[in-house]
Amino acid sequence: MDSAALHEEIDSFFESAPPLKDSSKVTDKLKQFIEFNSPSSGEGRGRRVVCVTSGGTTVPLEQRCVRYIDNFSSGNRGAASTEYFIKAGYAVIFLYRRGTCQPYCRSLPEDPLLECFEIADDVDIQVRQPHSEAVKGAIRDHHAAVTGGLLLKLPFTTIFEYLQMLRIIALSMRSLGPHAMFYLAAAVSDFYVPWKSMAEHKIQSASGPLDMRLMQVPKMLLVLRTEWTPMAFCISFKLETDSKILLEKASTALKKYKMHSVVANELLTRKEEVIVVTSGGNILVHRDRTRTGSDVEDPLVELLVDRHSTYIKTTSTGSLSK
Ligand code: 9Z3
Repeated sequence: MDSAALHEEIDSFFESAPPLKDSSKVTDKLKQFIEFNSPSSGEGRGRRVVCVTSGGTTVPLEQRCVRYIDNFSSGNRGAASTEYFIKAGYAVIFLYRRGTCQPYCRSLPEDPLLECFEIADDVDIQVRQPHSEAVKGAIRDHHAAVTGGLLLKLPFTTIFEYLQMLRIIALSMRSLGPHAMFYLAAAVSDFYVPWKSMAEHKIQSASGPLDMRLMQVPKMLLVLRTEWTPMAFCISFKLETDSKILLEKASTALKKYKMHSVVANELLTRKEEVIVVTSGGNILVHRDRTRTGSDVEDPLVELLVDRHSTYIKTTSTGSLSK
């Protein structure tokens, strides 16, 4: 597809998408967060800022949505990576699917409110002993990240919300130059029903089998990379279930969308290992199997932070073309 056709598709996607609720609130929050962490801020923080996307996008089938198509992602990768980026000194914009895994909550049980707390003497609420350390740690670390201006959480549900928010974030991060990074772990729908051709009301089963044509979601990675934030360090993810096609698809994405790296992962082994595909070769990253509770995001984020440092150095000395 040529560039004019891609731009036309992207414009038509945004023009026909239902307008984002609270978009001016989102823009204001981002402005404050980025100013606070920006190298030129009077407060002199000068932190790098990463946008971590997490969880799957939904595709509504009805405008008053009763049914939708979903993309698999628990949000664990994004939540864990956010914690490691903050530990490495980054400020994180966490663009996540409502209801998916949250930073600092990974070690809590599935229903933390009911499982971690109990009523004492019929009056006070207290933490149940086995969960006491995990709850304290989660509250302490989350509070420190949010009040310290290191974590901004922005939720989405649909593909329309996700892409509109990603664009607002990217445009806001532009001023950070090479200090900005994108870590696109969200599982993004490939197909969607355009808002204008979508049924308004619940589709009726009495009308017989459902025959529906889905359009392709325009690929925004190249415009993100080359137009929205041309100096940012960009990492995308490639998920496949068939290992035979994974690396080829990842290296195609690397070239086609001009990514700095593509993290290739297979659904079944994604928690054990990933392969970071770069123009200089592929790097296998796996979790430290000698440690219980270790995760693959720890060495993965360490590697990417390191490469981001090199990128910043080389772009500031002008020896790397964007
Ligand atoms: C990933 O590959 C993520 O690593 C996972 C993480 C979704 C597998 P979990 O959230 O899993 O920890 O359960 N994300 C896929 C990203 C994606 O959809 N990429 C698009 C593509 O492959 C390009 S942006 O076409």
